[in-house]
Amino acid sequence: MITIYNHHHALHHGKVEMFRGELVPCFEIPARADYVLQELERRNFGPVQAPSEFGNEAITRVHARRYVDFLAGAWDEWVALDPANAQRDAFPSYWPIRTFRSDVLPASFPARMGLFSYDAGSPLTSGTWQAARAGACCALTAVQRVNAGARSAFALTRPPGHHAGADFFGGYCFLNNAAIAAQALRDAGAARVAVLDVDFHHGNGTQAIFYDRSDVFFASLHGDPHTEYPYYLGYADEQGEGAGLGANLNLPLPRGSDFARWREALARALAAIASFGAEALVVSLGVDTFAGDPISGFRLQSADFVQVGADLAAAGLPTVFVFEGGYAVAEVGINTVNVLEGFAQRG
Ligand code: OKP
Ligand code: ZN
Repeated sequence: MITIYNHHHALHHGKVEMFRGELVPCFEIPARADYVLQELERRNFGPVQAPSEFGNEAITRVHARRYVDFLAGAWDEWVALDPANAQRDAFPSYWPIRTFRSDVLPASFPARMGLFSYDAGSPLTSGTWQAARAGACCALTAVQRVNAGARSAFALTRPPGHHAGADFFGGYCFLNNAAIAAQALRDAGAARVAVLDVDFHHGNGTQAIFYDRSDVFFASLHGDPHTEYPYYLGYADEQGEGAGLGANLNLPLPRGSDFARWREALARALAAIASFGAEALVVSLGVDTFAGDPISGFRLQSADFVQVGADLAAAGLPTVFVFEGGYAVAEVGINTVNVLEGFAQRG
């Protein structure tokens, strides 16, 4: 399998995130991608290629232009508030929740930062825009490889993407790489595309982007939002709206779920994708379902990820893998490459 990787991911390097009133070291760190790359190379898994360059057009197919403009200039605006800000990560402090307007665009940078975000756990740093943009280019290049006839391709990117909506960041995510990939597959001619999100956390951004559409099916297996981040989306009764009714499937599972239980849900998601009639598949590949993950609550073992890959391959669809979460840094490479190897082995 071809991997598309670029070292610019490391330009996004948050120092701290807000957690229960404290600033704690970031979980989403450059070493995550480095470990995956190392493991790909150690197993001689396949070619690792640099992404092609794309303009912002493919990004604004799923993200609002004013949000993209905000992200591109955010770091400079943050530093302009106070030169000392160059030494600290940018965080929002104000959010326009219910009864506020979200159609306004305040001149104040902190006000706009809150308008375009939904949590205080996602630091924005000097290189966030460049890293996120390069990550989207990885996803788009992976789509190109699949369109050129490859059975699958892996976009090894960070920061992750599935929590980012059309016009907001959060959950360590800024640009929704999986959604950008799905839209690019549509634009290249696939009539129906499915996004399957196997990260521990619900892909609220991806769901929201495609919620009213009948051409992109979204299925997610994740920790029950009653107790797990992102809390306010990911419930089983969310089935899509308007033309998209029936094209959204959430399979929340209780904290502590093991692989047997998780795999049953995977089978349900894959059956739904098959009856939808998808012509291509995008997998939001988070491996924070691993038992040793420091911020998640499922109990998959490293060997289980090989079976995950084989189950995904059985769907028989051209597949773009997009890297998402996984914070047990020492095992993130093994677990990720296990999925890819399980997929590749099942011919
Ligand atoms: C991103 B992805 C931990 C708090 C958790 C956000 C989790 C985002 C996960 N200190 N906050 O889905 O892996
Ligand atoms: Zn996650």
